Amino acid sequence: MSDQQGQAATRTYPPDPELSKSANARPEMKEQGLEEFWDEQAKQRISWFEDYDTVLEWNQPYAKWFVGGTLNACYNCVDRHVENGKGDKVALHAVPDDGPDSPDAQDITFSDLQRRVVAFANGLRKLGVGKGVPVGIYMQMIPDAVVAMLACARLGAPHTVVFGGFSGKAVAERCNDLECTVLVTQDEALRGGKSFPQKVNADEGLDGGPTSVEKVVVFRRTGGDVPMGDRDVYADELMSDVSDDPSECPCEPMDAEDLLFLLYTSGSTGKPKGVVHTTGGYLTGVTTTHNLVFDVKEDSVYWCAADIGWITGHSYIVYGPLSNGVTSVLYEGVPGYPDKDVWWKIVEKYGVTILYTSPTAIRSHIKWGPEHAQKHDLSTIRILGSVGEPINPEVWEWYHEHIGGGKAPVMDTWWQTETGHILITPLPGITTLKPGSAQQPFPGLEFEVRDDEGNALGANEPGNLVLTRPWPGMMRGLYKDDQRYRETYWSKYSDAYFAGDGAKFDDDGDLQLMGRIDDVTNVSGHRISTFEVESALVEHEKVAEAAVAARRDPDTGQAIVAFVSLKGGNEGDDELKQVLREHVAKQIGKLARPAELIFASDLPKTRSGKIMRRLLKNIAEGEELGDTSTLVDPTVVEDMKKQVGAK
Ligand code: 6R9
Repeated sequence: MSDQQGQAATRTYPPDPELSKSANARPEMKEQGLEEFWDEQAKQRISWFEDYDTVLEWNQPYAKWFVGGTLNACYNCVDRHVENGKGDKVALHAVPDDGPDSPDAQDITFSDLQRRVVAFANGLRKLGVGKGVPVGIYMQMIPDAVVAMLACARLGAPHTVVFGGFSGKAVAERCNDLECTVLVTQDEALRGGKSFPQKVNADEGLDGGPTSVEKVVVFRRTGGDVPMGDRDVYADELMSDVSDDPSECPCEPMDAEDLLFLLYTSGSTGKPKGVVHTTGGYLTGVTTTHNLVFDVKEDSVYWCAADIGWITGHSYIVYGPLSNGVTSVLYEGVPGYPDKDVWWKIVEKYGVTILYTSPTAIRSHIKWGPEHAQKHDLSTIRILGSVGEPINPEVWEWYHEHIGGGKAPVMDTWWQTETGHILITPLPGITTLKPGSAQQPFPGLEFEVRDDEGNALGANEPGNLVLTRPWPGMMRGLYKDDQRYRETYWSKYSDAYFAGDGAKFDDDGDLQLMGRIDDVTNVSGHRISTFEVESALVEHEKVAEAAVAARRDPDTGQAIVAFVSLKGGNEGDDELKQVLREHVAKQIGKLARPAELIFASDLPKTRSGKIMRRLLKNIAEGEELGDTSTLVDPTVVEDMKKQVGAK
């Protein structure tokens, strides 16, 4: 928790009266009861094959929503729009890595999407994929990744998407855990002009030990020459003899509580947690929040600049916007390539009306200066969104002014992989905005800030954020680990969901989020557990012990600092630093590569043998150390401090 976080600005922004008149969200929604609100939303927004008979069965810590109902997520995202005469509407403006002027840019209509999904679903069926057969997806931001997810949903096959920048080892671990027999990937990926060996990485992971994966389906992105073995098949070859007629591959009716997907996320200890999401509640939650928070209209052009490998991509690139039948931008690239104004070129070219991104991305744009945005007409933008980490008030103000033309309201949305959809957010046309604060619970919800003993805290008293009611998109547990689910989220307080975030109310009852309170770091809005990085480091033959802390970083929010002691009391040098940083990148992914690595003769330990993490954090931040008298050897920290100072 940093001092900068949790500081809201004093200036506030009342809603524009024009927007209030036409906004999808209505103030009365806040007055509705939990079940009444969600019942109304589920009936209005979702096409059910069979109606549900019970809105909610709450048996803490497990919820069942829309019990007895059947539906299909792909039908809601694709087929129903085609049936409703919107087949020619663009679903995805797919912008490749080299930007919107690239000859590879594609405008994919809902009908095109339907044909592509049906063809791929039929291809997957040839490999034995069907209802309940899990599929791994290891791809980057290309339309085929969306196609693959929807094809799985169409068949009732749960997917697990592994972030495309993760290592092959991470892919294999996740696929094996869920017992996927099929993995879908792409030959190579393009990001910021560089190619990334997706298929080769996947192979490395799968060949690293026994695996459940029997077939690897490879979409061609670059057409590069990649090794293909007995296990492998190109997606186009798999689909060469299949039908793309939707009647030849109907959407499988799924029970509201059937598994839609699993997404692995970092926990504070142990292996990644397989967060379970089911169909009816999740789809209702993402469709409703997407519609109300971003005030989606029939002619909206929406762009969420996240990655499909994270929950934000699942909920607000794929399922929410497509279920709402909105036109979206799908961008393969990174901010700043091929030019620093590429984002704003995209906004101008497609007339983007809603932009949803992270504080980290906004901070990059701030660093490059507002002149890149000023070169383009951004006047179409009506609503802005932020997600992934606390947004500093200055960053909020810059976003509002330079991207939103001083008009577009910024929705600071708080939620988690586990929550499935947005839970804390202002609402356009209703909330008076306060930069630096996510402010209010979404209709139907309630939260509290509590101290460690369980007492509810009042204004300006920082504590733990808890949620006291269930919501439709909440996780249905951790895959095959009921005990860990209960311990992580439901044991700190007997009657509430413990989110793992610090928070406080201000004098107006608005909520400010203050960052994680566990050992999960947040680098560029991505959760990385210190434990995972430590485990990767100690796997290296030269490392005796490792501990990881986070420090504030002006660009990435937080940055990882690793403290390492070497075997045999050896001293490290710059070369080994690089080797170890790369080792972590290879084991987990580049995001987890420590920004700084510090060698130490020993790690600072208490006499009971516990690493003093508070101290490491102080050292990483360059702060005063306070009391070090409980350490076995206080000199080790002096040594570390010098190295931080020397950077
Ligand atoms: C959606 C997503 C969840 C963690 C969460 C919190 C942080 C997300 C935030 C925010 C402050 C916001 N977080 N949104 N903190 N303000 N608007 O990011 O999911 O990857 O699971 O991360 O991200 O710490 O607990 P996930």
